Amino acid sequence: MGYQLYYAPGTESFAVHWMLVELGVEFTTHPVDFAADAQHSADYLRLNRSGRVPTLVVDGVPRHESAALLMLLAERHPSAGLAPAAGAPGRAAWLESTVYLANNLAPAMRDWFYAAAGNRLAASGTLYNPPARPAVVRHRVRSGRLDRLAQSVKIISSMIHHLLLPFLLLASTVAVAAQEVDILSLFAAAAAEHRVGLAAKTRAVDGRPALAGEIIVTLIKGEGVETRSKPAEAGDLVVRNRCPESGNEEYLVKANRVGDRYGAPTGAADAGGWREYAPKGVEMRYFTLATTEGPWNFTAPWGEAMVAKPGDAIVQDPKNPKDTYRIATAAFRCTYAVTRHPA
Ligand SMILES: N[C@@H](CCC(=O)N[C@@H](CS)C(=O)NCC(=O)O)C(=O)O
Repeated sequence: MGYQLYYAPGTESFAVHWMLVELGVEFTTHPVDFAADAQHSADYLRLNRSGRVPTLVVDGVPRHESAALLMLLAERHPSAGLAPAAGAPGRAAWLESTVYLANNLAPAMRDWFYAAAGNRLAASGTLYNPPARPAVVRHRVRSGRLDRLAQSVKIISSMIHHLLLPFLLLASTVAVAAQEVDILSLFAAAAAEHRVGLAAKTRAVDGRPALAGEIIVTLIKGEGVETRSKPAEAGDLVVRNRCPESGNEEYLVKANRVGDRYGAPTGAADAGGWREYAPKGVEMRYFTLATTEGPWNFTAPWGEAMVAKPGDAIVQDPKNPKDTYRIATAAFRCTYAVTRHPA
């Protein structure tokens, strides 16, 4: 069963909404109509006694608190690499900044926003989230002393509330998570620890000639964008894995690599110009990242920015060790066959 998100536009629920989209997981949305005070209806209060959004139904149980929901989602979908694993470097900073944003920045922004909204809504007889506004803010709104300031900050505060806060909350899960590593020294360290084995890509793929200048975005199911290629040149091949579990992702193979890796097509072109290619099964050295390793940013040898996440395979061409890059967990499982396990 997918997640169910109860949300209202332009509120904290946006951060959770965005993360569900980012994760590529199944979910349904249920708008809560603030204009009709639906957040205080008996039905909604059964889901969330505080009468606020977001509420996320997880395995049939309604859960609350946007920061907790972001952390919960990051932990339930570790392959997305949105949180450093328990014990991993960066974990403490991730917890600290997420809780800081939830405890300090979010309430301050809410008060600021509601003070502005309060002026508008008090005039119409609707008090917006009165218990959430501290006495000092209520007093200022009532006495009108904040009126001018509130009006002047109204637009900017609502922009911050609508856009910046969800962005910061989600960004903290992403940005703190990734540190820059040198993929070659990472591989050398794994080899020194006897963690390197051999594997060959065996599963047939689909390929079509790349159009000059086209950019191929590699999208991994449950993870989002893995890489964006440089503009393709004549002779490059767009390759599509046959792996529904990783989203039948597409990537660009440079013309000078096509011959070693795939050779000539083995099937006729379909309506979209795709033809079957059988990988040549070139043996690659590989090791697998442990659950406490990553996510790490690195630059692939062909210049694309990549993220190595816990559970991923890092593969290296023994004949050209500079050719070291990351294969997402599901894609490695689906497309590679291990020919020698690490010693
Ligand atoms: N700490 C909660 C705060 C949620 C919250 O205050 N949500 C506001 C929208 S940003 C709300 O639902 N207000 C309902 C109301 O004011 O009646 C969280 O992060 O989920």
